[in-house]
Amino acid sequence: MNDPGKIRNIALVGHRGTGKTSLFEALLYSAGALTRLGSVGDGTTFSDWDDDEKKRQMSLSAGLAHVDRGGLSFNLIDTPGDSSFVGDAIASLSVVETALVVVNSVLGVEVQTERMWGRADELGLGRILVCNMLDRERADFDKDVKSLRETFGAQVAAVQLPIGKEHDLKGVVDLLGMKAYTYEGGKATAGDIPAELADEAAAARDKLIDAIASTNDELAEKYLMEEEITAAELNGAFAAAVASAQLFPVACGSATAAVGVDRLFEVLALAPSPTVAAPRALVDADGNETVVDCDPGKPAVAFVFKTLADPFSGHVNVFRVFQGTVTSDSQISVSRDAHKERFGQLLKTMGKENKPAEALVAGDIGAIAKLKDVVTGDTLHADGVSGAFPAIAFPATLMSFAITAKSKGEEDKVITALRRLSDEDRLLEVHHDDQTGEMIVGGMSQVHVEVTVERMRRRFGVDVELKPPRVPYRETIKGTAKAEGKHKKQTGGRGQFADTWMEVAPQPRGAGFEFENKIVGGAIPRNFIPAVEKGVRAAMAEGFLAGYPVVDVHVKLYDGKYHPVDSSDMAFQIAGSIGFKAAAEKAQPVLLEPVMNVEITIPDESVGDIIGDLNSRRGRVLGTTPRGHSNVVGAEVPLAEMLTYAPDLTSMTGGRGDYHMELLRYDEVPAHLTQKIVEQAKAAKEEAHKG
Ligand SMILES: Nc1nc2c(ncn2[C@@H]2O[C@H](COP(=O)(O)OP(=O)(O)O)[C@@H](O)[C@H]2O)c(=O)[nH]1
Ligand SMILES: [Mg+2]
Repeated sequence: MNDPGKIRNIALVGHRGTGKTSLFEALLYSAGALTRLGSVGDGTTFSDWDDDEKKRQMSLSAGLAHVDRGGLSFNLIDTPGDSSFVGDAIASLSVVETALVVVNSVLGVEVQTERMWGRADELGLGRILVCNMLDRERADFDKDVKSLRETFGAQVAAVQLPIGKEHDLKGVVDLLGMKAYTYEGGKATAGDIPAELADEAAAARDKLIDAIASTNDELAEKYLMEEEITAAELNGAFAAAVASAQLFPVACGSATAAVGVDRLFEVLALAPSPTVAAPRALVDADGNETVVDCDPGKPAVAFVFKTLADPFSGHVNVFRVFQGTVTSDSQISVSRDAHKERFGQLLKTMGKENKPAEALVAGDIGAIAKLKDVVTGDTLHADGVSGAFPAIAFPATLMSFAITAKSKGEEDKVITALRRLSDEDRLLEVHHDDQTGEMIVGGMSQVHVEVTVERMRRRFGVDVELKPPRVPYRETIKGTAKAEGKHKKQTGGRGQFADTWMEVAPQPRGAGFEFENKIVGGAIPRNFIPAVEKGVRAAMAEGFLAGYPVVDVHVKLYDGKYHPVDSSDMAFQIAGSIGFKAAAEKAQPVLLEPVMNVEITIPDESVGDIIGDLNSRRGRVLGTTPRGHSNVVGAEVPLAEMLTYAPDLTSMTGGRGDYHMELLRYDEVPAHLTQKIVEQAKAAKEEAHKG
């Protein structure tokens, strides 16, 4: 495809289990790209081809496909909905013009769907909604549209209506063309709108045109004057309203019953092309912005949004071209550090396969293997371009686990595998704990880290042991105190001398660290002040209660002494560290713990058990609201009590529960628990020093 105006980049997003992968499958099948319709239950879908995905019947990473249909070139991306694996979904949104928001018609809008909507909104993306699973019992399209309007605003309007309900779902009415489509074995037959639906369809069409007209004066006037509006005019105005995010049309159907899928394609054909998308800008080191231009003739600019770690062939980077044309065998700069890379064969990704491509124009999506040092989030560009796209904001990891090699001597292999996998999965954070000497893997949940361990085994052939999860506690102070930090050593030759006096005081939660220099009269010469601050920061990183980083402290350096010969940066750093620890210990130190906002979706009969259980986890239940034939319990619970919630929820609900959590704030740990955490930290440190 070399006409950007004919490209449609679409990411399927939404809560886990809304049917994105099934719909992706059905779309590809309907476009003739697949010869058989796979299913999630059988592990035969095109998108969830990875063994881990098949085993869990859940998407863990984005699946890409491109299909040509009706003269347009579609790049479709199936994204994971589960909050532990949402990295690829977030990254995918930054390279498409349209989010296809998939909703479970029975449950309505779920929490992760709202999160993705928020991301799409920030990026100014077009949004098309589809109510899937209308073949299921208690699915109710009318109710869905009402609740979608309540959640996402009055620009939400149905563009289709279902024909038949639940098991009798037969087809859909297209409100733009005012035709009925009924399905038999996935094949559509066009016809007139059934008489019993005529009034409903006319009313829904009025609503749709109202919504479009409110964005388009020309159409509004024709509509008011009751002049005839041609199909082309209506489609054009519809497309413009979707592109400017002023209309969020709702389509409907069933992915697995293959109802409405080809009609959904007709709606997607009206989605914005890269040429009419919200502008995107490169930002250079001085903060200057350059808006990229979706013109194949300009210097090339591309953005890497996905990386696959392959133990044999190295990385595969998946990218979107935003300007110019990228060709095989070209040279390109990586804006992170301005190094150059030579492109080999360009590829178009099709599920787990790659097909060669000669060139990719602005607006298109493709892949490239064997680059030396390119990771997700990198901007690639030809000469004559400067700046980079802003970094993608991924959520912070929620819990961490220490990982050790099962067999001695495999430590290096573990590190290599973890580094590679964290290139692929941006929600994975890997670091070395200097205090205990362990490799620490931070992730979103226990399941997230378990999947990582399985990938290490399967792809990299290393077996590891996973220690129990850890909570990212923090330390702070509640009081104000002063202390001296003095470092003096006299061992023949030149000695070491530094003396500091500082006051520590608490800062409001989240305000961070502040260092104030109040030295007057040169008690400590200016050039040593940064060394004192460095020492304080080093002490803060180590913590003083249980080894967790110290936050939200104000440090005022107000006095000290120096020696003209023996003082040095190093001496003042050490003195700064000593002084900070001494002062902090006297200033009512406390531990802080992450408190999570938790939403648990469960059937009626489990509500009592779940609430009782939350109370025993130091949780504060905020309320229960019905959703479909389930209930959503909202609560604030310390993360320490939620580390292994998944299996507990499964056993309490017979596998019918689901939950989602995210960081809300840091709260003080109750005193009786603090004692335990401090002792455990001490024991771990001693253990590490022994081993
Ligand atoms: N009855 C029915 N089941 C569906 C439909 N779409 C998906 N499913 C089932 O719902 C489950 C979750 O689907 P999946 O495509 O994995 O959802 P995803 O997590 O959004 O990708 C699977 O068991 C599907 O077979 C639908 O339209 N109707
Ligand atoms: Mg999926």
